[in-house]
Amino acid sequence: MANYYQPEIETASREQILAWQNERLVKQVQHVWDNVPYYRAKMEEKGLTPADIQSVDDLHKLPFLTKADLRDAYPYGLCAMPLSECVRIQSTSGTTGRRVVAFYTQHDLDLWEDCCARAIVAAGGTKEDVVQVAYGYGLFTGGPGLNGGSHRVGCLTLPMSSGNTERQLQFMTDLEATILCCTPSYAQYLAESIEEAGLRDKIKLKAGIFGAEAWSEEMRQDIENRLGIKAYDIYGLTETSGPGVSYECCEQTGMHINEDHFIAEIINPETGEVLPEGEKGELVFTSITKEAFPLLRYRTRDICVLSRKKCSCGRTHVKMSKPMGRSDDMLIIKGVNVFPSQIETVLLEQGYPPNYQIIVDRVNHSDTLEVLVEMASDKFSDSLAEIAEQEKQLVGALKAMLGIYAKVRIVSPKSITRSEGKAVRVIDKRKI
Ligand code: DLL
Repeated sequence: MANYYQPEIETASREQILAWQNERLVKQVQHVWDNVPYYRAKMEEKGLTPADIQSVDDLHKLPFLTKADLRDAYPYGLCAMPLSECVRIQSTSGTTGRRVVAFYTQHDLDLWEDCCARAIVAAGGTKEDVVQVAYGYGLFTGGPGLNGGSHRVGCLTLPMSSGNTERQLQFMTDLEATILCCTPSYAQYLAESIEEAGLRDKIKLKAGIFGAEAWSEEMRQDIENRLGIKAYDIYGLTETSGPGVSYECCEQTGMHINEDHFIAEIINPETGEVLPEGEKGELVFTSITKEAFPLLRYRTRDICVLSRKKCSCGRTHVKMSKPMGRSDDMLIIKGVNVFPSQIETVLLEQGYPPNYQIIVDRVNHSDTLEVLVEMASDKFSDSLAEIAEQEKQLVGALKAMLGIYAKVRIVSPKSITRSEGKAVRVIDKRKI
C-alpha cells in the first residue's frame, strides 16, 4: 500500500523544489506552445517564445490567463491533448456566464488523486479510516477528488455525495465514519442534525476535510466543538484539477500548496504586479505537471497571503492563508469594500450561529446592507425589547468591523435555508 506521506517530496529542500519547478515549467511552456494555439497567440502578442522562459524567475513574463479566457476558449480551446487521450471532464457550477470545462488524461487523474491523498494523510487519515465523502459527485470536483484520494490512501470510502441528511447520519453512525469530507456549511448543518437526533454519542468522527467555500476561524471552532473533531481546510478549483491544490496539516495555520505540481504567485489585482511573500493579493497558479488542461498564470480571483515560515509538521511547501474572499465576492457598499467573511466573523464572535444571510439593495440611489441571523439558542427570547437590544449590539459590532451601518434582523431558529453544498450567503438585489 502506497504511503501518501511522501517525505522526499513534501519535506524537500527549497532548492530541490525550485529545481523541479524550473525543469517542469520549461517543459510545460513548450507543451502549451505546441498544443494550445489560443495561449500561443497570447505569448506571441507579447513577443515571447518558449526560449524566453528558462526558469521560475522568467514566469512573470508570461501573460495571465483569466476566467474570461476560459469562457472565450470554451469548450476545447485550452485542451492541450488529443481528445482520444482525455478520459474525463469536470466542470464548474456555471452560475454566471458559460460553464468552465476542464479536461483530464489518466495521468492527470492520477496526480490529482495523489494530491487529495496527501490532504487526507495530513488530516491524520490512514487505511484504517472510514471516509464519508459528502461533497457533490458528478461534474463538481469535490466528490470525485476526495473519493479518489481516499481510495489511494486505502480508506474505506463512503461515496455519499451531498444531501439526504438522514441517510448521511445513518451511514455515519452504522459504518462508524472517522473522517467527513464536505463543505463547511454542510458540516455545520450535519452537526445541527446530529444534535437534534441525539446522536452525538454514536458519532466516531475524528477529523473533517472541509473546503470549496470561504469559512472563518470562528466557524472552524464551532464545527470542531459541535462534532468533537479537528477540522482541516482544503482548497482548489476546477481549473487546476479540483480540491487538493493545497491542504492543512496538524498545525492548522494555512494550507501547504503542492509545489511539485503548482507554482503560486501573489499579484496586485489592480496592476498585475507580482508581490513579495507575506503581502496580501490575488493568487495566481501555474500548473506544471498537467497534460490535458495546463493553465499558465491563471488568475484565481482568490485573495490571500503566502508564507514560507517553517512549519512544525515538517512539510516545506509554501502555505497559503485561508482565502479572505474572492475579489469578485467583495461587495462595494457605499464605496466601502465588504467581504462576507468579515460579517461571519462578527456574528460568530458575538455568539450567533453561522446561519445568516446578507441582503444588499439600492434604495433612493443609496446602497443598503441588511444582515439576517438566526437567534442564538442561549440568547433565546420572545421579548421584542430584548431582541431589539440584541440587534442593536450586533449593529455596533458590525459597524466597528466594517465601518458602515448594517441593519440587523434576528430571525427565528431554522428560518434560513440550510446548504448541502456551497452556501449562498449573499443576495445582491442591485444585480437582479
Ligand atoms: O470548489 C473545488 C473544491 C472542492 C475545493 C472541494 C475544496 C473542496 P470550484 O467549484 O471551481 O472548485 O470553486 C473554486 O471555490 O476559487 C475559491 O473561491 C473557493 N474555494 C475553494 N476551496 C476553498 C477554501 C472547488 N478552502 C473556488 N476556502 C475557489 C475558501 C475556497 N474558498
